[in-house]
Formats: sequence, C-alpha cells, structure tokens
Amino acid sequence: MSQQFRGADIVVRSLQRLGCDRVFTLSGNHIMSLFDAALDAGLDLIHVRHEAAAVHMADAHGRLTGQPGVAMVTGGPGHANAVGALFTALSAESPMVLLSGHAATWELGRGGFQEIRQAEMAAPVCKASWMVQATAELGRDLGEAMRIAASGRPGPVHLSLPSDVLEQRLAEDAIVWPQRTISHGPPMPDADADAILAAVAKAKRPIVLAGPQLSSLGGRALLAQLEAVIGAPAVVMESPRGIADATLGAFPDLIGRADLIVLLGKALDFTTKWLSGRAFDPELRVIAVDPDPVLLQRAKAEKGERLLVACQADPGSATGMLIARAVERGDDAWLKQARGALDSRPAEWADIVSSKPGRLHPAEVFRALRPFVERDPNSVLICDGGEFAQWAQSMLPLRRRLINGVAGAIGPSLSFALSARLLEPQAPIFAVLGDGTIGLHIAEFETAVRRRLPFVAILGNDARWNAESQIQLREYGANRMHGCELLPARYDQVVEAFGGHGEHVERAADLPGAIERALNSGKPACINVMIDSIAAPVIRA
Ligand SMILES: Cc1ncc(C[n+]2csc(CCOP(=O)(O)OP(=O)(O)O)c2C)c(N)n1
Ligand SMILES: [Mg+2]
Repeated sequence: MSQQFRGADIVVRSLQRLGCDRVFTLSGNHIMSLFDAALDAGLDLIHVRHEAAAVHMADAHGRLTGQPGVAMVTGGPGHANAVGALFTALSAESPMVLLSGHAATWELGRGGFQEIRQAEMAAPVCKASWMVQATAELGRDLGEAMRIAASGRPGPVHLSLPSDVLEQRLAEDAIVWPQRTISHGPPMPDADADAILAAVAKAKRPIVLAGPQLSSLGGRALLAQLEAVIGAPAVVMESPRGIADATLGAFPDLIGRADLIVLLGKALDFTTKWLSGRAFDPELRVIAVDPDPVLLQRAKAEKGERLLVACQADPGSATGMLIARAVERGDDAWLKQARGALDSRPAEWADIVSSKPGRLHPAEVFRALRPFVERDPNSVLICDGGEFAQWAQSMLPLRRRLINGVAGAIGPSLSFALSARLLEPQAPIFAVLGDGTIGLHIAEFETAVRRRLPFVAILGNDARWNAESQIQLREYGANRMHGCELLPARYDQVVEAFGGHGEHVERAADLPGAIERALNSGKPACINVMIDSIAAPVIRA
C-alpha cells in the first residue's frame, strides 16, 4: 500500500520542493496541522508577533532574492491582519505567497468558526487569490501560486486552505507534486528594441524610468549598464513621493526638460504625475515597455499619439536586449547634466547642525551613519516612515536598499530587517525609521532577540508624526496643528526590556560611538536619537 499523506504534509513538502525552506507565520487553530507537518519535514517556522509582520518578512525575502517569500497565518482575524500588508508587497512588485488557514468546507455558509470570505478579501491586493477546493489539488495550486507570484510583474498571491482539506489523507500516488516554474513574458521583438533605441538616439533629452521590480541590486546594475550605453539617465521610481523622492536629488527640475520618457516596467501612475501637466514638456513623447497589457493600454489611453511604442515584455530581459542592441551615443553631455541633477545635494548639508539643544538635525544623523553603511559593500539599508527617512534616502548610498515602496504604508522596516538578516549572515543591517513608525511593529524586537537576528534600528525621535504635522503646518497653519504629537518615549529601553541593545543619543558627537556599540553588541539594537522636527529635504538644481 502506498504511503498516506495529510493535506498539511502535502503543503509543507510542496513548499520544500518549490525551494522554500522557511515560512513566516503566527499560530492559530486553522493552521496547527501545518505546524505539526513542519516539525517532521524540518520546515523552519519564523513565528512573529503580528500577521502583517509575517507578510512584510515574506515581502522582503521576495525583494531580496527574487524568489517568492511565504507567509502563513490563521483564518478569519489572522488573515484580516495579514491582508493590509499585502498592499505594500503588491505596490513594491514583490513576489510572495500568503497561505491562510480557513474554516472547513463543511462549515461554509453555516457561520463556521472565524468564517469570512477570505479569497475575496485579499483579491484587490493580490495578483491572484483563491481557496483550494480539495486535498488532491493542494500541490498543484501551490505550484501555481508560486509561479504567478514570480512571473511577469511580480506580486503577492493568496491561497486559503480549509482546515478539513489540510486534515484529509491521500495516498501518495494520488498527489500531484508541484513543479518549479516561472513564465517569462514574450521576449521583446527585435523591431521594437530597434525602434526604441532609434527614438532614444534621436531624442535630445531622453530619460528611462524603471519600476520597483528593477530596484534590486541586480536590477540597478543592469540599469547602470543601459544608462552608460544609451547615454540617457535610467532611474528607478519606487517611492510614493514619486518624482519628489529625495533619493533622486533635483529630479523634479530634470524631468520637466525631458523630450522622451521610456517607461521600463514603470506604471504610468500618480508617482509619475501621468507625465502630464505644467511640470512636463507639452511635446513630450513616451515609450512603454511592460509585462502587463492592462498597463500598456493605460499608457495608450493617457498618451494617445504621443506614445511612440507600446511593447509587452519583461523589463529585466527587455533591458538586457536594449543593452545588447544599442549603439553607443557619441555625445554624453545630456547624461552628464542629468547625473549632475540626480546626484546633486545642497552644499550646506555638509555642516548643517540643529539649532535645538539636545536634538540633532537629520543631516547630522546620516553624516554619522554614512561611513558605517559604506564600510561593507553587502550592508543592507532599510528606510521607513515619514520625514526623517527621506533624509536617509537622500544622504546614504544606494546599494542593497529596501523602502516601504509605492503603497506608502509605514511600518514594515523592523520585519524587513529580520528577513534580511536571515539571508545576510554577516554584513550590517540598518533600519532607519521614525518614532511614530516604530510603534506599529515594535514587538518584532522580541522575535529578533528570540531568533538571534541582530540589526541596528536608527530611530529618529521627534515626538511626533512629523510627515502629517508638516501637512498641517503647510495646509492649515501653525495654530491648527493637533492630533499628531507623541511622547518623547524611551524606545531604546523598550528594546532592552525585550532583551535587545539600547542606546539613547542627544548629541551628534555621541552617535558614532553608539552605532559602534550597537553593532558590536551582536544583538538587535535600537538607537533612540532625539531629533528636531525637520521637513523632508527639497533639492533644486
Ligand atoms: C500604514 C500607514 N498609516 C499612516 C500613514 C500616514 N503617515 C505617513 S508618514 C506618517 C508619519 C510618520 O511618523 P514618524 O515615523 O515619526 O516619522 P517622521 O515623519 O516623524 O519623521 C504617517 C502617519 C501611512 N503612510 N501609512
Ligand atoms: Mg516622528
């Protein structure tokens, strides 16, 4: 007689066959069979303190490796907690799979325990979302979920797993084990590549805008190569601040001068201001390369005859194709000008200091942090939150970096740091975040201590939700600011109470020593830096 497998064992072994040896999870009634199966199979459960944190960790895994990260949560409220975080993964074009336990199929429609229409709830924030119908389909459906997550424009996929489907047993010969596959879109036709390259060569001031999926180390390296051969700046747009992302220096001034913009997997959305309005050249021409026909259609609808080429292709392989077929642009004057604007930072940042005693200016913080980030080429920088983090994005080197992404949802950084540490055994990992933001997932320091995952959080503590305070100041006036102030709390002591390392800094001179001690502690650390409430930087050419 062939061996019998529980549904839960099929899930765990399918995950392993698909290359996943670790899941991010939080326990619950509906998934205890999966925990049980993980024990025999040796699947590592990284169990966390909020379901959204599990999703953020799977998201970071996806962004850093290009392979889907997997989060596993319980049904009903566990699933509901997880769904919000999928929005971040979707907007960051990050491959990941959310597996949620689910009320048994025989309970459905009868008011089962924690019964809710989970697949429908997750659908708007996923590439695909469904409930597995039968134990025999588990392996195939998991393979399909992983394939969809990593193919085309990457993103999250959700599967709900009813508890009876997980508990039912099946003979081994009745199981369909999954295959590891990715469907690459059609390659870019030679004619399209040549048409794009000819248009770029003809343009006086072309700019390439890449989407978040090219924000990885590999993606950035590819874009740097493209930039060099075609003589046009190639810029990743991955921030909800869009053109005004502080990473991009004086980009708002630069983009207004462009006569051709190539969208390389970059959605024509609010971050690009749809490339129209007073800030843009009225004669601006556009080219769109995208794996998603819906986005090509959108570009056509927005740009009409100003859209010169619309080509369905994977942005990574399309970039490779363009590099291979490009003829070097003789004149690099435009690229030099453009790089000047992108890399320009105000000279006064070199010595700007806070005027408030006991509070640092964000520029003082990042001048001190910069050598520590640069010390190791593999260091990982994570930026999260409001105004403080914008200074980090502007002043720190752009290598292995994760930011909240186009969704603009604050809070994922601590989870990102843990996930990064699981992949990066050695190099320093810095999470830069605000005091408002740390409150969303501060309990993940307990996870980090328990799992011995050291990293250093650089917390800018201005005792307020400053990004929103700045909106009140700008829009409603200094006498109408309320509802955004916080206590100057000692988050470093909270982290010490979890078993981590804490530092409290009120003077710039003390910061380098604090960072060095935090790194040397070998523990998850929080440096509570008291800062002045300063608006995000605005850089003009
Ligand atoms: C999930 C989520 N909730 C609320 C917001 C709105 N929001 C954006 S930035 C911000 C303030 C962040 O405060 P803090 O982390 O202290 O950073 P600061 O701006 O003070 O430097 C808020 C509330 C958001 N973007 N995402
Ligand atoms: Mg703050």
